[in-house]
Amino acid sequence: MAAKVVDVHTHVYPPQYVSILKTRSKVPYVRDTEPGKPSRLIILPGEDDPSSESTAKGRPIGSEYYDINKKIEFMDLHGIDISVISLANPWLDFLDPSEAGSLAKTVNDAMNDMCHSHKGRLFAFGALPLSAPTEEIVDEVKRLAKLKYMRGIIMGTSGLGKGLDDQDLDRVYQALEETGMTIFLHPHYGLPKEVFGPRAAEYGHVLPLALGFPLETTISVSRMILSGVFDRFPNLSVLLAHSGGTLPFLAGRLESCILHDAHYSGPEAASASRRSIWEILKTNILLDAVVYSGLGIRAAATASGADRVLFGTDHPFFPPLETNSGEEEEKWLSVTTNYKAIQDAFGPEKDQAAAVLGGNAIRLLNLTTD
Ligand code: 5CU
Repeated sequence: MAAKVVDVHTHVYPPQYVSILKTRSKVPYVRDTEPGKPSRLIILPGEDDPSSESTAKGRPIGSEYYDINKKIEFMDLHGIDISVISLANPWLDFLDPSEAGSLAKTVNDAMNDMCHSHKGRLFAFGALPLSAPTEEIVDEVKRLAKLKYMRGIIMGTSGLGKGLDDQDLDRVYQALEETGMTIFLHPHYGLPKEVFGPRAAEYGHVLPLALGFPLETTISVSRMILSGVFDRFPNLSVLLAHSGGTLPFLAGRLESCILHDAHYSGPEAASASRRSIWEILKTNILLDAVVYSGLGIRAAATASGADRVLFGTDHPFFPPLETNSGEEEEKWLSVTTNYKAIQDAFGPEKDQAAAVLGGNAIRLLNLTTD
């Protein structure tokens, strides 16, 4: 029997969520442009800045963003057996605290139902009502853990508003650790736009997505490490988007800076039992394989182990720019590049490639239904 292919980085906006975006006029929102043209999805901070001449205002949003049957078609086209779907950014971060809890339930139940309607092919990461009181967030973690298809939660880097090194998140981390729910840590906020310079608009979304996103993730998980999250919660499991940003490459420098900084005073700093970044990478961190090069995958596998790297696509983002006019649908370049990256990374090590393509996800996320 052929080994299964599992996509752990694949998003959906359930129709209930799109309806909310349609009622909004501030980012995030969906707006109709010209008649006959697809609506546009405006989600990134500053993306609708009226002072910018950029052509980069949002992206067209078609049914591939919210129709789960389109996800299945995409999976079939690309040889993907199982997908672990997650709400795309900016999740529930922007909601008023009074509505976040109930909308989290609505959206998470919708995701779980989608999985049920394609049994065996779909699992999910839920979303947390992070603007709600902590009690409600913890309750939602516990509720999600009981839903049949939920295997963790997706969240951004803002946490309760102060980042992921905020001690007020400890109760949430505790609930996630106790229930064995994996955190899928995904960027959204990027870097301050000033770092991209005055010509940034000429470059479309390239700098924020190629560099802003991965650096945001790198900084966020580094703050978790520095503040001792993984010392307090040694069984917490965190799947980092985009192969950990630049963490595999910079882990040595980060560890060395800790060892050479007389002023580093994180909670566990003085403790001889502080867990090193290398240990955390190999026990707490999972890395997706959404990095588009064999070099990147090799770095990820070297840092965390080939048994902790997991294939992903980022669907429905990064569709081909041009679609062919023929009848047959073409495979997406963003997906074929990631398949090839895995092949390039492992060459004759076929078992490792198969593990990254699916075996690791099935084992680590327990992707069975009974
Ligand atoms: O193209 C984009 O803006 C994105 C995004 O917002 N989120 C994501 O996961 N991938 C691409």
